[in-house]
Amino acid sequence: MSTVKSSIYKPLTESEAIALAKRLQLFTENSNLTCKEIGDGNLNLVFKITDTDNGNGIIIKQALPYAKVVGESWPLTLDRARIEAHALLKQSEFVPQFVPKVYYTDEQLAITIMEDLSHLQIARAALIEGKELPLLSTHIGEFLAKTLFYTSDYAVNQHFKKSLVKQFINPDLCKITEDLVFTDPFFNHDTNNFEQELGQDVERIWQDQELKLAVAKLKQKFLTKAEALLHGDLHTGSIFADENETKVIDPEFAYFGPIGFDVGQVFGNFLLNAFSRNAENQEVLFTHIETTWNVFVKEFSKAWKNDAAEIFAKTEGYLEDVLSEIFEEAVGFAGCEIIRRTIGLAHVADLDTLQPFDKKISTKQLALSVGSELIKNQKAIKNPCQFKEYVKQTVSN
Ligand code: SR1
Ligand code: MG
Repeated sequence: MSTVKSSIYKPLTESEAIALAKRLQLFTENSNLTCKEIGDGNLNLVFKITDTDNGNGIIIKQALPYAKVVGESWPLTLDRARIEAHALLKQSEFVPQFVPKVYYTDEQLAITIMEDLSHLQIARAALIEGKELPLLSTHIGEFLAKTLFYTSDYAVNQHFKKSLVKQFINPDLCKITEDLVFTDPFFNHDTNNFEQELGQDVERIWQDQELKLAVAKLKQKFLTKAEALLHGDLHTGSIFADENETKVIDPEFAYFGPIGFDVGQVFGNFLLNAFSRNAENQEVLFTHIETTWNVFVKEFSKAWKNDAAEIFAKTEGYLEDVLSEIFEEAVGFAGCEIIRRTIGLAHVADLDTLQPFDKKISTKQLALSVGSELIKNQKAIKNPCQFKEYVKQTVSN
């Protein structure tokens, strides 16, 4: 991985962040501002600046030249700030209601300044608290359908599409996904991180040739299928929400890849939360999966019928084939996401905070079984109803 350090790049301090906001006239010279670095993700600095007189705020997000989760030994390109800002702007062309407003970007400083969304809560945290977020999946289904359809060859002129592909070439961040999602968890690799009590379950995964063959094919799709501009890291930690509103943040992993990858990450993260609940409280997550897919199909089909540029779009059966391939891939990608979040480098709080310890281990064992079954049975699982049946069947075995 390459590290590009610009000559003027330097990580901001909290007081420098305030000075920058004033210099850019995002507040008046006399505003009383506070600033706090609140970044709790794996990669970046996030400064929240608030005007103490009226509560108005902004977010300054700055990429670090390394992965914060590991440290300076893992250099990481600053170009991801450019990718993120451009992805937010592109998505806002289709779904401005579901992304934060961007106020300013600086590629040299690797900075994006955007709307403060702290009136909302990170969806993962809200779901862990048991909140239902009734509109979350309706909004995410529409976000997926519109951002993915309108950046694909189904919708845009092939010449323009290739200029977009070029703009969003994102090799370093893709390499993270290629390694952490599609490779390391399936081999004895030192980035893996799991409790020793899972040793036998993990060994079973490493020995499962049918599983590894299916993962190899999914990885190949991620590497080569430049279908649409993906968010690229659409887990529930990349979504702010409440009962009425949903905002998708953090598209620094954006690149042109298979549509099913974004859909599958959403499915996978809803399932990870479902595993953490008692059976009677899981239904809402299966409903979120079903609604995400149904709204995706409705909005994608509407966009296809109204706005497709592809001459074959009206050919009987083509849209249905595209949708069933997206679903099949999403099932497999969901399985990969579940396995990597259970035994790979970057975990999720849904599983890691489970108590007591025995419950955490048995839930993770279940997650590994479900993840493996989804990957191996992608072709047999044709809709959200069968998806739910497979999960329930695996859980009860
Ligand atoms: C080193 S980055 C680890 C993970 O955090 C991000 O959110 C992505 O999911 C990535 O795989
Ligand atoms: Mg992120």
